[in-house]
Amino acid sequence: MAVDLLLGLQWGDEGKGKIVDVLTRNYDIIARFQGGPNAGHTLEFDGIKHVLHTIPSGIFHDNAENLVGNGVVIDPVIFKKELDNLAQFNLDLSKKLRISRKAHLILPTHRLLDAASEASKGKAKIGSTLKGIGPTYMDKTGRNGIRVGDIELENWKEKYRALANKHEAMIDFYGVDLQYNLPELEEEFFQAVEVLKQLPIIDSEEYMHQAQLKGKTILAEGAQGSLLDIDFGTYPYVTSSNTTAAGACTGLGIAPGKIGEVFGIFKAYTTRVGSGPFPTELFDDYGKTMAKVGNEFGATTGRPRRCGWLDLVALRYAVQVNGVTQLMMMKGDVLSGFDHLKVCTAYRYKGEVIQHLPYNIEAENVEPIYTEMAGWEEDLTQMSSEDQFPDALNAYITFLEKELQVPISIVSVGPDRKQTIHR
Ligand code: 2SA
Ligand code: MG
Repeated sequence: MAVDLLLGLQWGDEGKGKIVDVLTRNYDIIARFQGGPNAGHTLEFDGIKHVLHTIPSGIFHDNAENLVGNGVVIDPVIFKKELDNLAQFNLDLSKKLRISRKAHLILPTHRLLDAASEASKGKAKIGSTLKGIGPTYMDKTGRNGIRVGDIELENWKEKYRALANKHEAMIDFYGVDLQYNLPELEEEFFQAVEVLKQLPIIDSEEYMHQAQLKGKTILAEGAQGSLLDIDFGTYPYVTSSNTTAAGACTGLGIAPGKIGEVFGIFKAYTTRVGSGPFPTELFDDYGKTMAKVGNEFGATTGRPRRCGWLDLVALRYAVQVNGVTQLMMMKGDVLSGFDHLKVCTAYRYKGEVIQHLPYNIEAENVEPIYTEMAGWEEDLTQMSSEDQFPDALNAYITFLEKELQVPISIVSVGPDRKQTIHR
């Protein structure tokens, strides 16, 4: 059985949590393959809003098993809080949740290092969620990390101590004023590690292999978005993992030839949280309306998100890098009432008109070229089928499909599971 992928195609917050939740009924296993508690996947149903950070979005479905794969970085403290929030739903986590032995742990000092690194950068800061993601992946690739499998070993605290001591010296090296009480943070951390130990810790690549042999259906759930990919994103204003399709292979142990559908999620406009270039960013009332109507605040940090028109140059690039087979357009309802819409179809770059994403997309290098389109007045949130769509929305969808050469199979018209229109 092929493994399907679900990926964000912009700078994150495209609405992946909602779509995984809608799609999970078709899958036996939902697996996270990269990122960590920097992610905030929002699910809304039965009038309640749930935000998940590390736990896959299939957790609320009766029959789905959820895997936190080897490519993920886990903060036991945040993980424990997520589990505490789930306690009220009486889910049988021993059956529904599995954790890879090879996933790396975020230590309290990783979070401190993240804060020290950002503070030392001043205005050039990345705009990190400060969850310790960068320093943890640095230790992973530097071959110094601590993995979930280590906590099952007798002497793991010695390894912990050595690494934490090194981190403390590194924090000093940054020379920024950072107040912290490490023994207190460690007490919380070690308690949370004990909770983590009680969950099913597994050799996840073997589990994935067996699941495929048994013909189980598997959906790999991405976090953040393609433009935050460590290789293909707007470096250095990116996260520290591969958020694109290839990341699912390394983050779960799936062979490239076993990838099936690649679902690409995008918002009908663009948002970005954190620093970094954003060619179609709006600073006017249109942008403010998107932020307000779309409730554009970070699900993990609460930070306001920057908003702008849809950027097809960037989106086309993401479709190509990921090999997207189906598109899903989110938050079209937010654009109701705009007197016109704009879509960026090319950039003016060094005096030329280009349609691919160049090395530098800072404002001084790139000027977006827009196609203007008609807006629509109608409220989409109560619509239940495509026949009810206003003509201008249909024209918008058709235009995007033509530009991107991939069908848009789902149009979401609101946060609830029910507000999902299949085409
Ligand atoms: P990090 O935390 O070191 O990986 O941050 C590096 C950059 O990646 C961005 N980033 C994100 N962008 C959008 N959504 C993310 N998740 C949360 C959410 C964010 C939040 O779902 O809303 O609540 O603020 C996410 N995680 C990382 C980040 O802004 C940096 O630009
Ligand atoms: Mg999010």
